[in-house]
Amino acid sequence: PVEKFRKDYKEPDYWVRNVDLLIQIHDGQTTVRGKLSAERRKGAQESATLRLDAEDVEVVSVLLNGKELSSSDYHFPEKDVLEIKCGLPDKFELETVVKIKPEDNTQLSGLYKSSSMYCTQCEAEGFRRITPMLDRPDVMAKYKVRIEADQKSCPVLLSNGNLVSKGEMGEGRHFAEWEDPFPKPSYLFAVVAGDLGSIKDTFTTRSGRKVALEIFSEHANVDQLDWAMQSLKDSMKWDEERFGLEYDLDIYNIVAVNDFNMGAMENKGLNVFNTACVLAKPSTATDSDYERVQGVIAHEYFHNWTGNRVTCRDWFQLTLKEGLTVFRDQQFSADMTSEAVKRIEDVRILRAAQFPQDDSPMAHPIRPESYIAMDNFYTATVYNKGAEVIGMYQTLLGKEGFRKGMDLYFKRHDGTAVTCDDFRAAMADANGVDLEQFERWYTQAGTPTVEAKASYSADKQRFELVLSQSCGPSPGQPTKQPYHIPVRVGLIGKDGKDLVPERVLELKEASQTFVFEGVKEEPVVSLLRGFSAPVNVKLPRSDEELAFLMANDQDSFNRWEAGQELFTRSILANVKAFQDGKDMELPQVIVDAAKRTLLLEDIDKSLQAYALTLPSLLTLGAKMDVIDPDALVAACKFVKESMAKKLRAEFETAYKSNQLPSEPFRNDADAVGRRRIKNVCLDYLMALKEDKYTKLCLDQALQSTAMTDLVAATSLLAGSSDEAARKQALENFYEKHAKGNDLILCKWFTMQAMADVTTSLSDVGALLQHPDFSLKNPNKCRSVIGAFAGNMKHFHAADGSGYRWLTDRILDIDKMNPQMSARLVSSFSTFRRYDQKRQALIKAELERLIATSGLSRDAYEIASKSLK
Ligand code: B3K
Ligand code: ZN
Repeated sequence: PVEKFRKDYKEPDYWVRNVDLLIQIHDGQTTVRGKLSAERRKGAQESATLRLDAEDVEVVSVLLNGKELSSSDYHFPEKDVLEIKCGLPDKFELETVVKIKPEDNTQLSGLYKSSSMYCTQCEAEGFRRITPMLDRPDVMAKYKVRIEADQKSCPVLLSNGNLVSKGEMGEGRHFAEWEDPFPKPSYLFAVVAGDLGSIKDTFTTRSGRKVALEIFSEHANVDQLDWAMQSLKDSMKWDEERFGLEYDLDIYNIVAVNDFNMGAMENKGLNVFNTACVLAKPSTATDSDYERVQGVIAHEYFHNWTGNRVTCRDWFQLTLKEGLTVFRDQQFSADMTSEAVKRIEDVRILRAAQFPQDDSPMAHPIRPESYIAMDNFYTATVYNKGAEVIGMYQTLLGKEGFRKGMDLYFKRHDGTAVTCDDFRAAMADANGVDLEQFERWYTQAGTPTVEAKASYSADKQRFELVLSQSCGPSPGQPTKQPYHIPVRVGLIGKDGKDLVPERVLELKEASQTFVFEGVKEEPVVSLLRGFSAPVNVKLPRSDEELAFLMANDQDSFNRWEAGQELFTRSILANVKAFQDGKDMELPQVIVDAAKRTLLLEDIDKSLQAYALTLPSLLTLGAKMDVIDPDALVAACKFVKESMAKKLRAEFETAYKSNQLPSEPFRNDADAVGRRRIKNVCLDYLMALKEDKYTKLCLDQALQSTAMTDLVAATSLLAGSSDEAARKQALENFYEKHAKGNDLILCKWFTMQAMADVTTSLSDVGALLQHPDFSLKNPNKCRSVIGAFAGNMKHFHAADGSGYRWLTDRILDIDKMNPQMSARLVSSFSTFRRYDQKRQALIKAELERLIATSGLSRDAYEIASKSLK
């Protein structure tokens, strides 16, 4: 497989200005006629040949300016390239006729069939699977599309932009013609054809234009689209208010499809969504489902400006649109719910998914330097760390300064394809600041560590903070230059109030001293408030100081953070005790701090819940020199159980007092918070393994009407050693809720694949044989196979059985869907973080993958890079 490098970027020899498509869908075979109006780039060699990307298409004919070329005028010099060999004028029309088979397209890239509908996914390089094209984001063209299909099976025919004409053609066939007035890269092209239901609404932009909104799904799911519509309207309004950005077409369509590799896709005027990110109604969706739908709807909508109007010059710049758009959807969700809660959730994801990646052989800068399969770089690093990097601009420049930078970015670059450097320049120029050094966030991989040393002089009322930074080696980067790190700091007095105004310190050197004057007493320092940079912090503190911060810091993020640090310490100490065969113990300060939190009356219930939730196993693992799955799981269980023993009454009271009446269903912040804290309490109580609580949990599993409560209770029972209760809960969930609903079936699969019971591995094996399972559906694959790869104890079984099982599944899936199989391979990427024995076992599996003939380049890239 060939590797592409960022440094090799060159403009294409030809630009395509217009694309005119005729897509004739027939059962079993689709014909695509693609007409490209192209011109030679000024400065390109006259002899330059036209090399079009073309993958898995059967070329029937090629025409130049209307004249059919003889087959000696074009050829396939390498795989997936169609080269026109004859001389070309400065401007010309090139037409190709190709045949494709959407029904056989199991990769879900290009045009494919999902259940009864046809749909497309073109990002990153799927358009070339529909018609030959210069399939790269810097080639922006205007698109016209005519779709023809069977009227009965495909009454709905959609594409980007505006519907300009439709009609019947006889013999049961009909057509629709769509035209998109905005030039766009091919990856934003989309087509949908099928028998769909929909809901409609309108949105009036602030300049008074009325936009027709429509969300489509299979007929049976039309009752689950209202929340998505509300979220869309909220997003449209928010982007006008916060960034002055208005929608630009008269139509905005969204389509829900069952089989989709990712969450959703921001195609111009025609978003295509994984059903999991759009469908929601009270009886089927959990609170997190509602939040996800709201966030993803917003994300795809926000792409219309950050991604579509201003797009990426090349795929190395992916974070230009993804980091920025994730940041925008995070800010939106924070405004819609709670800033503090949202920040905690985002940092939890970053630490569980991105920090481990940044510390693995797959570590890459948010702007990668090379790739074999671009689809492998839609990563937590590019997305979530990318969003943190955008957030740092806002922290450094302030909200207003950030807005100025955004305004200048659009003013300069609207309608063009640009780079991350262009974005950084807009931020710098709009604010008259130097962001030269800030580029290192784009060039260096790895999570930096900031170490702090504090000293106080009572005489001088002066507080000094020495901050130093370091960052360990990453692949190809043995040493790192210092980053430009915004560190938000508060100094807290004994009464819990800030002694001086909060400051954002700009750490730019390897080590720097910051002085605070007029500090009347020795403060407790609150460092990196709001998690102002994606770094690890080192600062020696006592447990008591952490407990003080947990109770007093005015920054709600750092109150949570202090509690997490306390938990982490205790769990890691118990890991050590477990390994040494000593007794584990839980320090009283933690119990006291948890008790205080539990008894707080007027606290946001979600914050209360998160304050009592232990750090995830992956986050904890990242803090260990060598990850010991058994000891880690045992230590967490011990901490939970000991806490529950000491605070049993408080947990019971909080569980009861946060019950909600089943009618009417509410999903406002208070209701969500109550369910959240209630289920955290249930989790602790279940750690006691007492019949009384199993009964309580079973009652909730059998009787709740809110999906959040059903899933919480049933998941706990799925990991219970009480076989009868476990069986009853799982059967009930299947029969009463999951049967016949794919998304709920996925929840049912996941809770079993994640469970810690002795039969875990044989259970997941059996799930693959379940009549409701399908290896072809990405959601189902993720819910069983992906979930099991996250089962710390059983995936990492010491005999390697979990690893072997995953490799076998990867090989099965790789033949159908390389994007999916490559994702699963990345579960092996952190293997060097485990003990020697497990390392050897995983290494053998990675080698087995690489040695498999016919392995996709996607899977090959992750497997081979993981071994480096
Ligand atoms: N841009 C798409 C992701 C496309 C995935 C390509 N394999 C979704 C998003 O980030 O909005
Ligand atoms: Zn995106």
